[in-house]
Amino acid sequence: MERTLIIIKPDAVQRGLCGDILGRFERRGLRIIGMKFMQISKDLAERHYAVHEGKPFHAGLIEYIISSPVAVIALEGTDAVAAARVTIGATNPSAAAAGTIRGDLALEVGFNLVHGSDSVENGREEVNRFFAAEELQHWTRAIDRWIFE
Ligand code: DAT
Ligand code: MG
Repeated sequence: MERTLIIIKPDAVQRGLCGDILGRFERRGLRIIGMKFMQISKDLAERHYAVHEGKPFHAGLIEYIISSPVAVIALEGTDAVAAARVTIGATNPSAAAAGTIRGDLALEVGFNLVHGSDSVENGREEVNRFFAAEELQHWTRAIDRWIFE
């Protein structure tokens, strides 16, 4: 079963969109295995966005992600990484399809509301970066047999 890390970013928290965003992943069928409300440290932000080091938007991206508390959620499910990315929509919200989180609720790339892991390997790594083993629940839902084939 794949894992993906979702971050409900500072702008989404400030705008009161946590419930709407989390609800979309829940309704999609993904299973929550970890969830917390936290302030990301500069060090953790640098590690999370290390792949973007050297890019012109890197400094602003770090400042943004540490600027306010975030909700961090670990999800599990069939093709969880790709499914979550489709639910999130394109990186630049002005180009994101209607029906996606970014396409419905955002306009600017610097305020695009949500992070989702971009590969199966990164999903596993990012969940482990943000959650200690004891913070993750190994459980099944009664409804799982109607969602997972
Ligand atoms: P995504 O968040 O869709 O995975 P990404 O990993 O390429 O996108 O980039 C991480 C974040 O960095 C993205 O959510 C917003 C910001 N970003 C990406 N490209 C940008 C750009 N060209 N200008 C400004 N910010 C950008
Ligand atoms: Mg990314």
